[in-house]
Amino acid sequence: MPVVTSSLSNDQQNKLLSLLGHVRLHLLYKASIHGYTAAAFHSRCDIQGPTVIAAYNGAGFVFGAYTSKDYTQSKEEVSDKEAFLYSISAEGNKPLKISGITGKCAFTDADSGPDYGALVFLHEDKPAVKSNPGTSFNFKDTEMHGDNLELTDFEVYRVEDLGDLLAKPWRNIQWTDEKKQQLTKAVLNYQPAIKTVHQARVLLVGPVGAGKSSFFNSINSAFRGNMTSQAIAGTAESSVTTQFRTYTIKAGKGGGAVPLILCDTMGLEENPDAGLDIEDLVSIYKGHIKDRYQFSSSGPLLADAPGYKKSVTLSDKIHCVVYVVDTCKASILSQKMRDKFAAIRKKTNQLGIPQILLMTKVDEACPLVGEDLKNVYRSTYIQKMAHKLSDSLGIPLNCVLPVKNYSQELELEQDTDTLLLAAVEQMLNYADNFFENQVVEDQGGDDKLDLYRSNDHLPPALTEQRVV
Ligand SMILES: Nc1nc2c(ncn2[C@@H]2O[C@H](COP(=O)(O)OP(=O)(O)OP(=O)(O)O)[C@@H](O)[C@H]2O)c(=O)[nH]1
Ligand SMILES: [Mg+2]
Repeated sequence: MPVVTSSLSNDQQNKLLSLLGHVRLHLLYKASIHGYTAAAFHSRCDIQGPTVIAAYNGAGFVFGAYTSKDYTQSKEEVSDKEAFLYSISAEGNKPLKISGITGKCAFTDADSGPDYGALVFLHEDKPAVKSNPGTSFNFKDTEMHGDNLELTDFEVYRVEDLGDLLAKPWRNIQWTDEKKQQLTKAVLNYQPAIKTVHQARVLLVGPVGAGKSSFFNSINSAFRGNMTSQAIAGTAESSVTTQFRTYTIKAGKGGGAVPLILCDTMGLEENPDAGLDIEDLVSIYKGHIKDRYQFSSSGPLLADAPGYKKSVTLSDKIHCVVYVVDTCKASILSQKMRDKFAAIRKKTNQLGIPQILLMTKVDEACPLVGEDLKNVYRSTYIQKMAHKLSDSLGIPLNCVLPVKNYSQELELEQDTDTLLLAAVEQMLNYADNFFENQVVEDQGGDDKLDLYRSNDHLPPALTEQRVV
């Protein structure tokens, strides 16, 4: 299936948005790709909440209908005071917006193409519109579509309300240079709770294109002091990253290693046989997979294969798992992907590895955050997506961290660094939780005392014992 992209020009999109308010458009259906049939339209657009149609004709018009109601094929007439028809002409004038005739229904919720009375789209399952001004909506044919009823394309977008800014942020973070320096220092001075381990090993797992490799590049850049792109990042249908990579990070050019190893994996895919394999993931958790292992589509790495690292220590294991999810796709995470996450979470819980959910691309998801990253905890949209992801993936809200990765910038930004470093600090705290659990489980008696760097991590009874 070809990549489905919007045919709206920037100017047309801005004009459409000016009619809709503070919203984001998500393309659900494009007839030139999915078919000019009512069935194709309903399979993608039913029960999607508020939607807007964009019909294109050879006269250069983009026109359509907005409704705040669902399409459900109920065969009922649907009233919707918020519904309107609109037209954006090629001449570049102000867009035309037509509200419904008082007392008339907005559309008939039939199993045909969308039927707004005055405009019936996909008429008779063809790239065509039937125009009947005066039925529910009134307009001049010449102004609506230039009397050209043949469609060159037909799209439907879900209209996602971005809400406003909260008066009070739902999480507090100081956006000062002092805070950034404090976080940098905290990360650089971090020492794993266990003496034999020198770096926390954090694994990035998530769907294709979520921003896993970009997160490593961003953290690497923040510590190096300039933009880096060591891990290949980009957009493709299947994962750009095909190897397991373990990255160490240097504090400045020629500087010492940061006590953190970020591990990058191939992306997850919906299909059970595609993308990162759960058995490979478990081998990674346990430290059996070496850096640069090339993931194979023919199956997981077996224990007797040459690349399998048999002898492992606590340093080789994964100490914290970070699920990386694109915030723009949070509302359309499919059931198959949620099931995949549930299976992964089950395995991760069994191994007692702490987990964090990283919401990337907050700058793309909410324009208010795109304008100013300091709005990240004030955007109602980001807050809504954080709750949604927390609920659908079963991760407590306090483990959900929104971030913006570097993607197009050439220079580092203080706010971007601060948010990224705050996420890393949290990852290190969680890795320590793993160490505490491991020792208590793995070791017995006095052996525990020698494993800790300090007695901060010991249960009270043992602390007393050591002091004596
Ligand atoms: N605007 C914006 N773009 C981002 C962000 N994070 C990643 N991107 C872009 O998203 C695309 C995919 O990012 P990658 O880091 O390659 O994603 P990945 O999860 O490693 O993908 P695979 O290796 O294919 O599984 C790239 O074009 C990045 O530039 C972000 O926070 N904001
Ligand atoms: Mg990648």
